[in-house]
Amino acid sequence: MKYELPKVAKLENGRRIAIGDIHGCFQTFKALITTINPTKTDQIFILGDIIDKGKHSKEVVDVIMDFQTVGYSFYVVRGNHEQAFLSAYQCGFEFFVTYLDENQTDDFLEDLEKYLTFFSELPYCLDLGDWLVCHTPFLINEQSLYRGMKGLFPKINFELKDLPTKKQVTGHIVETLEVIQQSIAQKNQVILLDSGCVYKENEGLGYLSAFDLDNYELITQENID
Ligand SMILES: [Mn+2]
Repeated sequence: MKYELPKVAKLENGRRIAIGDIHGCFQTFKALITTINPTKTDQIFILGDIIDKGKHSKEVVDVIMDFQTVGYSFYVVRGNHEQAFLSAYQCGFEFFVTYLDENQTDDFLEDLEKYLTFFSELPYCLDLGDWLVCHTPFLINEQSLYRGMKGLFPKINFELKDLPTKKQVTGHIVETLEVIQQSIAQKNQVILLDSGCVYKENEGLGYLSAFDLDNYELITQENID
């Protein structure tokens, strides 16, 4: 069965802002949201991999759910880490508990059904008309149209006939701020937005990035977790 990309229309007078891989960096995410200062007509597109690696995955999910509950348009697309969480659950409860323990995410067990529902309902990709919002690119060179997303989600049969005309904003592939700024300045068709927030030990990384899809503004927050 073909996977039809959910379509999201722009809200009148609202901004459309994408945010790269958060990976449990809760304080950093909160600080970035404070800077963005979203209103209810803004749309925030979170590019997946919100959990694991950092220490506060559950808090990140909780604050996103809180914003959604009170009527903010916060969208999250599925990353490989959310997919892995769901896949680990399918492997049996004992395996799952060990998996969570290894990822320091066993606090999800306290209200597991809620989080399983949240992760299992995450879309693979959103179609904003002009932009595709996904965790990793649908590559558009060579014969590799589907390679990135198809590699992460091989079971999903994406319906993408308009793809070559659309811009893409994605995470997953870590780049320095310098490279990201350059790709934005050049208005590349694919904007990679994962500036390696959780890798603050690495030179040039350790930033959480947000990108305004309409005015091409980049907003960055240094890792404070
Ligand atoms: Mn990823």
